[in-house]
Amino acid sequence: VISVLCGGVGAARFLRALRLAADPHDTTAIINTGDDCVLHGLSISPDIDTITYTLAGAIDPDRGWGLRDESFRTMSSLRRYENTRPAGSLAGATWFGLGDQDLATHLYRTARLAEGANLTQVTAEVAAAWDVPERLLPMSDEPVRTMLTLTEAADSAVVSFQEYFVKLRHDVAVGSVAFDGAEQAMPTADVMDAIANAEVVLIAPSNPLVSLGPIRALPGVDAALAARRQSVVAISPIVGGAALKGPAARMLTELGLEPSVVGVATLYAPIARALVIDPADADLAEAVAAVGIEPVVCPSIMSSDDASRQLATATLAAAR
Ligand code: FO1
Repeated sequence: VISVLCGGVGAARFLRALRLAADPHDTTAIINTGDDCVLHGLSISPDIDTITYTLAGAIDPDRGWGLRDESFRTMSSLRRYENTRPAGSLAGATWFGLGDQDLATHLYRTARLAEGANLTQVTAEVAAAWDVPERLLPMSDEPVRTMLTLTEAADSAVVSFQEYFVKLRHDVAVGSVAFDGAEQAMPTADVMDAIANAEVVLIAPSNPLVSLGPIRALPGVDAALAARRQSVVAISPIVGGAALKGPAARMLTELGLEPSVVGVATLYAPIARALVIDPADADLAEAVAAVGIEPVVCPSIMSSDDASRQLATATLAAAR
């Protein structure tokens, strides 16, 4: 079994690339739920859904999230109420774009959780409904919420991940990141089994702070990874000092780390033996090695099937 620690879009793309080098029935994705939120009374798990839809071939290719051929009639219908709701009410919020077809997933998940199912069970049911062969595991069945303290706002406001990422379009500086609930929550038994007993563990090209951070913050996860560090390999989400998607590079700077593969190397050195970096960063290979993780230079931009296959193959080879 190949276990992959995953966030959202970058991880979803890597899981698809992995299909070109390994049997998807042998792949287990351990997925961040720190981005999860409740809106309109619905339980929403964006990274789980991004991965499910991507592996189902149903993702919207331009957005990288949500479904292709989507409509947003429900959201536009909510605007009527958003405009007249009482001050302080969050009802009818339209800042988070929930498509009409996407809503079906949140309606199903919310109803199943209300019946007493846990997130692991519901995630498996949704994956089966979309004929996804990979095993998809939420990192925990208990709530963990990534919260960001902003520096710009005088009162250093604390906002949820989606408020930061979508409502504020992540163009505000971050002072600190916290994972509310991570101390009380437990990684599921399936997750700990997938980390301990996998042939190799791969860390997908996701944001090391807000996508991998919540998974690592769960009790026992970092120790379990460090215990088998020799067969753990990470892929840098930063290429040439910039994130391929999202605010990873800027967040590294804001949190006092280098916005480069060296900053990523510093975060992963305790739990991974090697870090895959793009040739654009080959000049930093020595600096990466100096922080205690082996650099593996391989094109990391999954712009074609050949590039994807090469990245997946090189990553697996480095882990074995
Ligand atoms: N990202 C956005 O930038 N804008 C949105 O309106 C938005 C809606 C949305 C709805 C469902 C879903 O599963 C994901 C959605 N995302 C949206 C992406 C979401 O913010 C993810 O957490 C990020 O892609 C980070 O993984």
